[in-house]
Amino acid sequence: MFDRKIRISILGNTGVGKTTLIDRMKGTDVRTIKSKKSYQINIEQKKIRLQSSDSYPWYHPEAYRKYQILAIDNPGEIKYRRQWREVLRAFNTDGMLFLLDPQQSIEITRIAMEDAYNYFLDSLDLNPERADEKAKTKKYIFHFVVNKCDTCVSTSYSAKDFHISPEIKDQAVEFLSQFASIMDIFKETFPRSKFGISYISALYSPYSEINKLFEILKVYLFES
Ligand SMILES: Nc1nc2c(ncn2[C@@H]2O[C@H](COP(=O)(O)OP(=O)(O)O)[C@@H](O)[C@H]2O)c(=O)[nH]1
Ligand SMILES: [Mg+2]
Repeated sequence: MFDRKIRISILGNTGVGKTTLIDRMKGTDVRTIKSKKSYQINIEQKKIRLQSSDSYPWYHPEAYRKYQILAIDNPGEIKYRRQWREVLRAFNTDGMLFLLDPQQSIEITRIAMEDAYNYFLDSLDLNPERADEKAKTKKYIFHFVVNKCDTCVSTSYSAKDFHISPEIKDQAVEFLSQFASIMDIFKETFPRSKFGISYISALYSPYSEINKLFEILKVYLFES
């Protein structure tokens, strides 16, 4: 009865780790999963208890609250990417997690980002002027996630206790800085929406880092 819903679209080029991130959310052991290309829209649901619940006293509803996560895993292949528009239109999502992979080229990443921008606008209205009008009042979450941070540094590390060191972070920030101008366009077009950035490794980050993503969405949606 206390439960709340968080509905997100997971977008990004093929191979950035969308499915892996969802598997982490579901608590599946990702190492046992063979990478399969997803051409289909895949909807995953899971009720999770956020770790921040532990910090609330027994009389606070947040101590018992669960979050029903609806994660829509979209195909990233260029050929199937037009489906993004249909998904964004058909599902009334609260926001998108846009994943980026520092191993992929700047150009490919930029095109995927522009596609997310354009298809999201299309999902509001196919008429560009009307879409721009609707964008002005749209309250949405655009959260950019630099994934595969474990690949950021060439120095060896132990995957088992992977965490984002300042060195890794610098490299990930630098990668993301290539897209600052397109992120500015997002912000100008959607002045009422919320924007955020996270750095993770969907494969190796401890679950607390994955949990943090949902904590951020929760705060955006319910506490601000
Ligand atoms: N090194 C590394 N590899 C990852 C990470 N996340 C995903 N991968 C790998 O990247 C490949 C593509 O991942 P997948 O989730 O299928 O990408 P999708 O196409 O966006 O769904 C798989 O081989 C994953 O094991 C990560 O954080 N670090
Ligand atoms: Mg996939």
